[in-house]
Amino acid sequence: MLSVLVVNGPNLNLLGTRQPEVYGRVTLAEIEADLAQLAASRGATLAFFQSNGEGALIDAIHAARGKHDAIIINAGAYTHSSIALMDALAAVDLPVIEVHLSNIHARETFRRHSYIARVAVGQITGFGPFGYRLALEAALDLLERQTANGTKGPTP
Ligand code: CA2
Repeated sequence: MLSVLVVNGPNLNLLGTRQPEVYGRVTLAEIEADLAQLAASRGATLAFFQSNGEGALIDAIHAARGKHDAIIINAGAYTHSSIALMDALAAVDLPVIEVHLSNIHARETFRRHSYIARVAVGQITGFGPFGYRLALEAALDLLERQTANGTKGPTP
């Protein structure tokens, strides 16, 4: 069974509770429950990880190797600053899908650059919580194509 790790970075644990005008009213727990349902309907399994710490995020990414088949990540503000997270994602050698709730290209200039984008298959930005669903569809589609053409099998 395909397994995807969904990683959320700093402050995303506050989703739905503060600044609803910027980040909406949906909580991270609701996003995760919705994703888990979608994954089940596609015959896949998910694991979730959120941390406000760069080191904890890096450790979770390292631990994904051999355990998960792809990583969906909203690295929060570390997106724009963390070469260490980028290196960790590159090191595990799994397909990475980058997600952002807001459109990072339509906000302050410092949000336009993403270190994650360099190691990601693609970026989904600006669609709110629905972006996570799009990311999961993209990840599963990619993994199913890899399995079908024999380039990679799912993690046993
Ligand atoms: O749009 C996104 O998903 C971001 O990754 C969100 C980050 C921001 O630094 C990135 O530039 C874009 C911030 C997450 C903060 O989340 C909060 C949620 C509720 C209340 C306060 C912050």
